Amino acid sequence: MAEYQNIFTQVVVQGPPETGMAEDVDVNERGKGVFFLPVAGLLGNAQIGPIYLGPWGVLSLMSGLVWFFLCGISFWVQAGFSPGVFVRDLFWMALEPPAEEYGLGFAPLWEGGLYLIASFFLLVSVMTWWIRSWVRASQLGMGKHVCYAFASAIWLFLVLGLFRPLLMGSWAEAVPYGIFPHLDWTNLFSLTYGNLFYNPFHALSIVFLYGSALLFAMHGATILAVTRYGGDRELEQIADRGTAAERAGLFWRWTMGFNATMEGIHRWAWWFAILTTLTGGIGILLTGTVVDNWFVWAQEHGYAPPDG
Ligand code: 07D
Ligand code: 07D
Repeated sequence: MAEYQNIFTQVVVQGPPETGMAEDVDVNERGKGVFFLPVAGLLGNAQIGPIYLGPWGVLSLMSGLVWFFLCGISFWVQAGFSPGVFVRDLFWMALEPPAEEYGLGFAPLWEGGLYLIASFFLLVSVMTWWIRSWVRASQLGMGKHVCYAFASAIWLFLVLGLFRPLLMGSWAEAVPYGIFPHLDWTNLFSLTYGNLFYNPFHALSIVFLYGSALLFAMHGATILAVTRYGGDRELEQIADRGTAAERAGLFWRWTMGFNATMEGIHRWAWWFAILTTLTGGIGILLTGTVVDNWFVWAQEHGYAPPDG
């Protein structure tokens, strides 16, 4: 029976709601709502909640919603208050930053001012969510690995919307809020600065992005392949021979000569993910500030053919 347990056949176990260990966490501060969702049990834990909000969580959600609704209000005005047009054009509408001539100053509400106000709330929302991840980890006596990983994503986010516009002296450099418009911005950014493919930091970012997908596939597949030996339960892996972990390690050493350890594979994953946005942020920060045309830069540095 246990042999055939996988994500499609998993037995959903349901006991009384589990609120976790008490330790230094004030259980009273936790939300009350707990419910069970059998469908969630197929993918993970069937128990939903209680979620721990706390002051940082409330602040983050509130300011995130303000940003979201300011975008929505702008779209609603652009749709001429027509629900049909709103739904039809939703993915194409954008809340745009102010024009170049406003520099780093404020702009009239409907000429970028609203964008600046919304951005302030998005900034508060993302930063307070980061603080929340720190405080929650701290209260549970955990390391801060999630916080540092999230900080790397926030680095790219800040480069795109804050640091680079500051260095360039204009909010017009920031990314518009819209589904397809932010892709148009990305495309235009590459074209404006002479093809981002010749930015070596963009290349590094891609290496780590693709690498993250590859590592995730290898790790996920390896652990699934040894769940029949208890690989997903991580007991007895240290002292015993022939365990799931040993087989998993051997598989890769036999296949490609090197194997990560049970701990090390998570360091690989962590570094690859972090380096994606870390190198990416460097690449974007350099663009337009230090390097105006990546293709010309690449030709000068022997990265692109001189007569290409
Ligand atoms: C699966 C976790 C869940 C998160 C999701 C995103 C919003 C936005 C919009 C109110 C993996 C939630 C989205 C809250 C609501 C408004 C106006 C994470 C998962 C589901 N992008 N991008 C998307 C953002 C940039 C690029 C999708 C954000 C850069 C390309 C989604 C940022 C550049 C493609 C989205 C950001 C860039 C996308 C799916 C911020 C260069 C796609 C994202 C704050 C890096 C893909 C139509 C996803 C797509 C896509 C959100 C920044 C390029 C809308 C919030 C400026 C080429 N981006 N993006 O699943 O389908 O992420 O676009 O920096 O092809 Mg983007
Ligand atoms: C955006 C980190 C910030 C996000 C945060 C999340 C919320 C929502 C709500 C959950 C994604 C905030 C979340 C507010 C919460 C809910 C409900 C991470 C972000 C904090 N590129 N490109 C990259 C490729 C081209 C361009 C990176 C490939 C063209 C620009 C990545 C190709 C042109 C930028 C990458 C390709 C171009 C990038 C992004 C191929 C366009 C960037 C990594 C095969 C025509 C960004 C240095 C990432 C960057 C970036 C991949 C092509 C433009 C590796 C595979 C040549 C302008 N590109 N790209 O993790 O860092 O993003 O560049 O063609 O800014 Mg590119």
